[in-house]
Amino acid sequence: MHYILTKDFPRHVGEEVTIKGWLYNKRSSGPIAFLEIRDGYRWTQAVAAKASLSPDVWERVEKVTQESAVEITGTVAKHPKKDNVFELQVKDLKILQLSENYPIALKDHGPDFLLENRHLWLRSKRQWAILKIRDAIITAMNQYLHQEDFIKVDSPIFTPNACEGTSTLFAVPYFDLGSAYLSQSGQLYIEAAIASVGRCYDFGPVFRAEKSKTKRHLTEFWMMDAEAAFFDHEDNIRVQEGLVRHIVRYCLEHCQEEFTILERNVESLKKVDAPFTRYTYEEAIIKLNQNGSDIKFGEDLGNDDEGILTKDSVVPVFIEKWPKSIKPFYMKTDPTNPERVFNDDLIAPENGGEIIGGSQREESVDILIERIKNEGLNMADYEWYLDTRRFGGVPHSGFGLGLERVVRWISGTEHIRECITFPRTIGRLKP
Ligand code: AMO
Repeated sequence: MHYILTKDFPRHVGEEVTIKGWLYNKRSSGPIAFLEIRDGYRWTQAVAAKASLSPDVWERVEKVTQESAVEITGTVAKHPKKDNVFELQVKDLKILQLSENYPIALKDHGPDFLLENRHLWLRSKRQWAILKIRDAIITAMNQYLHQEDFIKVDSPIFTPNACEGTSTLFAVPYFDLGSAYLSQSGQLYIEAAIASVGRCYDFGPVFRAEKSKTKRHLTEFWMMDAEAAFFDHEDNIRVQEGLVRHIVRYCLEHCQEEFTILERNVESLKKVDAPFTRYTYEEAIIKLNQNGSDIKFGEDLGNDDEGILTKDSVVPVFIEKWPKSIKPFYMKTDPTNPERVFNDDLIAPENGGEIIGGSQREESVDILIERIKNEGLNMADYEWYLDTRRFGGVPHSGFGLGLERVVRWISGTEHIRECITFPRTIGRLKP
């Protein structure tokens, strides 16, 4: 390798090395220029002194502009004043590509301008930090699930039927077969796979034609669905809590620099590694009514309601056992109360909103048939799904985690559109 990554500077102090990256910022004071270089791993200061450079190198130092691609050779040195900070004393600078009129200045721009320039906005420190946290969450998720004996299987994106209700389906023409629908969740498919591999999960983009213009809704987002044979509602809750606690621990351990850039209060994140709060839906409604919400039994929680329920909690809050009438057909009916299902929503503190939805699944073919009919779904589309109950159906449970919701909460980002590389919302399809 003829260049090194700046994160490896501590191993190269005193050595002459070459780095490649982009000029993030430049400050000059007479015969000295401070070049802030981003190589994808760190932001590193390269110090160029006119006196120790040949005239043509100094000319390039003066000429190089924001976001030009550069190759710099120099000596790695410890920062004279700051611990654990390293810089490069420049000997040579090559401009690989000279950038002209880069549109994003290092000052505040409005969100619309930044979203139009999302392909460039990704280079900012803030977006870098969010992307890194997103990656850490994915790594932690894969780690924990394998530790708990889940294996990754994948589910299709073109589907013939709805998983999460018909009102948010995106239809696409599909050759001679009519319409296909973009998957809203791979859940039904991984329910089939558990009879092969026991415990499994998928992770991929899902699509919802949601009319909601909120800071928590995307039309394309990444979902991890997990499913386990022989898991009941309690097992399901245990794995969800274990997963979220593991993700938070992992991020605290690996994303210190990212949290600093984002000015995220990590003290509150540290408190998450403790038993989560649990309310039944019924308890939640009582608590909400006592705290000024006019929500009625049988209604879904709004953003404000979620805020009230998590206001005094440092840990995420499970709301479990919801009314059957407002939940999808596949959730298991509570045998002690046929109006209720064995499900849960997990609400993150600090205004994080719902990050997970899960349930024990209905095993009874008869109940499923009745519920599919009641929801007005086309029975023929679900025959394959009913087979999973007809042939060796067992108690089983699972859940779906919305990646960007978790990124939003852990990174402390206000709007979900910054939590995915290229956001898709009702009003945005570009770039
Ligand atoms: P649910 O519909 O609750 O459950 O979705 C699971 C999780 O996905 C996230 N989410 C979203 N994130 C961003 N934008 C959206 N528009 C959006 N909608 C949902 C949330 C939510 O908790 N099949 C079930 C899961 C299961 O039971 O296995 C399902 O899809 O974080």
